[in-house]
Amino acid sequence: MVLKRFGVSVPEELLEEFDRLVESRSYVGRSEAIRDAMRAYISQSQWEAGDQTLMASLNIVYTHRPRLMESLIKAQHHSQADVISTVHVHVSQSHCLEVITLTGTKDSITELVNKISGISGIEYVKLFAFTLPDDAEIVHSHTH
Ligand code: NI
Repeated sequence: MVLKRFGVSVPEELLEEFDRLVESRSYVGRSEAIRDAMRAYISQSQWEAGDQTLMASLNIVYTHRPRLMESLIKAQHHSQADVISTVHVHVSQSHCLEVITLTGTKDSITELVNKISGISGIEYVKLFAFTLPDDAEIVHSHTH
């Protein structure tokens, strides 16, 4: 990865506010925070454009009910988005956490999210969607 430098002019107050955030979030420096912000901005724009295949994780919390489980599985089977995996955690006697990883278009992911949100007994739904940079190499394994 080639790093490039560029100069940006911003209002002083904006920079001060940004630097306070950089500090409070324990970033190594301003550059890393700006890179993160740029990735988030690009990802958000691609999400809004809706023409790309995205990856997403959908976190849901719900109370355990037989009908709910059935509806949840049905929604995933009928979805236009591809469900890659689901992780189910028994949080308490009454509550479960499920993390569903997906790929699909914005519309297909949104449709599934809406369907799941509407199931009675679902208490929290939080989606995290992102796109990889164009030059990212898709491989089935990598070393950390
Ligand atoms: Ni459970």
